Amino acid sequence: MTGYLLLPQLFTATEVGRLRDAAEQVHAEVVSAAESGETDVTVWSDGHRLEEIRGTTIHWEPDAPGKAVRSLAPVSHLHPVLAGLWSESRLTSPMASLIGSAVGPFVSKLNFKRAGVGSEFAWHQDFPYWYCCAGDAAYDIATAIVMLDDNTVENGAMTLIPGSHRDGPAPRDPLEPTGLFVDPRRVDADLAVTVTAPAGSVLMFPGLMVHRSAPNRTATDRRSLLYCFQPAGRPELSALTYDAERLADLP
Ligand SMILES: O=C(O)CCC(=O)C(=O)O
Repeated sequence: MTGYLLLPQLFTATEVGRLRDAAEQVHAEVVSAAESGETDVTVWSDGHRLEEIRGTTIHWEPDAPGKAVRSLAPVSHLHPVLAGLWSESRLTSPMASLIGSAVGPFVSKLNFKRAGVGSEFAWHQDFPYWYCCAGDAAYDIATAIVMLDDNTVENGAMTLIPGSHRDGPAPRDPLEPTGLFVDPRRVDADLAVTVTAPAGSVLMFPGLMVHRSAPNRTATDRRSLLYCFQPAGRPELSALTYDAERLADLP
């Protein structure tokens, strides 16, 4: 079992247009609020800068000339079109099969990977971060990525290691300061698959899937909405606290 599911062009061009408009509206509103208001700033041990405003965290591109947003999370509360995806049966039905129960929200995210400046996501599993917040409940969380633009090798389409979720938490990189990334020396890159697909496609995979994505060095944006689902009735990420000490439980 590869553990991932690609649903090509699940959303129509009209629906993708609506989602892109919502994403860009939210982006503009959040950036303007951050420029004119008080934000809560955090700088991670790897130098990445985060600012909280309007119930979302802006993660800035670490190396872009000028300011560029890498991601916003959570994001679905900022626009009704984005909120509506939580009850979209084309997402919830396959997710319920993947997770094995009725599903509810855990967290939503909007990744921008802007033209020319969108940076790499290094090899990681989503699991360690979620485990620090949710403990063992993190084993039951999975992500649906809604592609708002065509995903190509050149613009940094998702690369994953099929079947890697079956090996559980992967050995983490001892040289990386956050402790959240997989040790790249322990990844068999020969097994990697890069998932290219047109806009409107959806890629689903569990939190234990080892994955990365390359920088976007093309002249066009590669935007994605990430909806992380869990068994219905559990607390969302925003209600939980990050406890880095839990990392000591993991390899
Ligand atoms: O959007 C991407 O390319 C990578 C997303 C990802 O791995 C993440 O947000 O954890």
